[in-house]
Amino acid sequence: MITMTDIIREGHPSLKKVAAEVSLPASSEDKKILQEMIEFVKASQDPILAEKYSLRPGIGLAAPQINVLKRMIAVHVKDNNDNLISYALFNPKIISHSVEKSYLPHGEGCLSVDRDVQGIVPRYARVKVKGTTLEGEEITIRLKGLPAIVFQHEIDHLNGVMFYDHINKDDPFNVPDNAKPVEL
Ligand code: SB7
Ligand code: NI
Repeated sequence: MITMTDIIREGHPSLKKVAAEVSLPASSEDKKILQEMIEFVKASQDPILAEKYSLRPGIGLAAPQINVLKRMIAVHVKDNNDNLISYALFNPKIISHSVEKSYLPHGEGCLSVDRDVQGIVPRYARVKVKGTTLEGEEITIRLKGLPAIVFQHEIDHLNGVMFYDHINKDDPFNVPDNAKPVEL
């Protein structure tokens, strides 16, 4: 099982690298890693398991964060309507996005970053993401609100991009034109 000691932190060179496409159909080894990733994200939100294994709550995880430089992400988060958005995907790709931007008013955090970083992270308000599930099915999902932000955060990890790379250095809380806050 994945625990916090498996998660690499800021400063580790792997977090700055571009991860490789997973060759499909996925190998049983790649499926096992992705399965463990989604289980980690779920466990991190379970008060009993999080306490037992000292997990920091997370709503997503990207394979580079466990030093696996492959394009795999796990997301487990509720949307505005309390619907669970739970996906483990190989080779996720944003195939289209809104012009409108959105951001979390309190900024973002990351399991690979052990400090508070102040500032807003402008993201697309809506994204359409294509990817392949653990069952080998190619799917397209439409996301908005917090789930859209989490998918963009995770896909950034596959490209060696950290959330703070998007924060305006001169004015961290500056809101770009056409960006609206995500209501949680
Ligand atoms: C806030 C938190 C996350 C995404 C977007 C906003 C996920 C935090 C966990 N991760 O570090 C996953 O990469
Ligand atoms: Ni992160």
